[in-house]
Amino acid sequence: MTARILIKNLAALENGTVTVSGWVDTVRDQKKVQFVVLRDESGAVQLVNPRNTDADGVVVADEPATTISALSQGSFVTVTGELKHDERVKLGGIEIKLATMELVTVAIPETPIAADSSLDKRMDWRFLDLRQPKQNLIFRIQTTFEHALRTYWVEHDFVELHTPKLMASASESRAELFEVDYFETKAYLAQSPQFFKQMAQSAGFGKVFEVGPAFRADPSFTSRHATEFTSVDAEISWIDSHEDVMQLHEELLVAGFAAVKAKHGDEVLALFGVEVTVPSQPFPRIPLAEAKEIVKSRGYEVPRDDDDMDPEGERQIAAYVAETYGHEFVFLTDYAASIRPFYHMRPEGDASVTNSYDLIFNGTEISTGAQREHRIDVLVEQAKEKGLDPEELGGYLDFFRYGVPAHGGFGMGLARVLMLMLHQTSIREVTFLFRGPSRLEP
Ligand code: AMO
Repeated sequence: MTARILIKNLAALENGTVTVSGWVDTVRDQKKVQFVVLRDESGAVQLVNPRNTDADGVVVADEPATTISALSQGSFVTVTGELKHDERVKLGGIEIKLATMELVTVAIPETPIAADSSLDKRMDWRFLDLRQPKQNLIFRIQTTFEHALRTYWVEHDFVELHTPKLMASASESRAELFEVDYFETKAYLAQSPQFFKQMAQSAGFGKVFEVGPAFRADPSFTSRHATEFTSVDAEISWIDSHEDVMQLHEELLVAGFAAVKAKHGDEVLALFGVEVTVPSQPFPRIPLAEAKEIVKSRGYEVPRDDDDMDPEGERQIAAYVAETYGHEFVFLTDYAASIRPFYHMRPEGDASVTNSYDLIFNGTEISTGAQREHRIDVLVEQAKEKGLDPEELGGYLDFFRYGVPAHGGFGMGLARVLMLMLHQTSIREVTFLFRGPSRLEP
């Protein structure tokens, strides 16, 4: 392999011969000199090629001038030349004076998408869309964020799980369930690792996490739903209440945001115009009923028959929290049992609410967490109350019949966090390859 240098590393080098490879971004083919902006996965650099003239001062058609004149945007080239530091060059104060250019692959000159193409069109041509530095940065941020969470988990003795995504029964509810043919029978795509991360508590793992796919047959076309998404899950034993889960959740987010700010803060500001803020602890906590009152006092009433908080309510409470506490996050707690799954624990003496929370970030839900009901008799009752057949839950209920510690955890949509962190309007922008009701390609 040639000693290719990443473009981002050029600035630190002394003047001298270098070889770089990349995509042709722009070409300025002038009479006396040619300029090419070349981009690789790390950045962009200007190439310069002064044209040669013959004895009469007429420009000659030699190499690499002829190749450059025919270059189409997106073509992939490898070039060698003399690196020169020159503060007058706008792009990073360096340029490469070309000696040779090898055309590796030629791009079709007419690109199918432009900066003003619709989101859907850009999704059709995602590999071209992702070549933009802004898009590329999103997935570097995702890598840094996930790495920081994983580091936290490993340092705190969590066990990583990879739970099956093919299941014999529903993992959340029978709604939004994908059914697939499975030999002589049917299987379902996992909506969440919920049952398995709880099983791990009964198995004595203590603290577990998983970052993996989850599937929801949600037919809606909102900006925050996908039919397949990456779910960030954690589950811990020996808790006193969902407060312990919230504390873990906060610490993880602080670790993730601190890492993103340290590594990409400047780039995020430059490309997205967004200042990444590391949240302060504790995050504000507001019981749902109180949150609804606050929202009402701001002039918006969550529909009366809705036990949940609707998207406008979430935006309103986030605005209140931003104004009052200067915080981008808020835990809404004590959700009504009527809208929570059967496995959420309810506080002693009040079966109408649950020991659960939703975490709202910049006005949108990014996570649900709860203490789980670990007492088998209560769990069976709650399942029946929700119209579930304990027979069908068979294997799951067994986890609670042989001794299980008090436990709780949360599930968090990775793309939702990125979308709200970078002030993007759609989950599609921050998902490598989005899956929705009408999108199965690319
Ligand atoms: P819940 O169903 O609230 O809880 O999901 C947890 C989080 O997952 C994300 N999410 C989605 N993201 C994109 N598209 C979707 N269709 C979608 N559905 C959910 C959201 C949501 O907050 N088992 C529980 C979690 C737990 O209690 O541990 C669960 O799945 O960010």
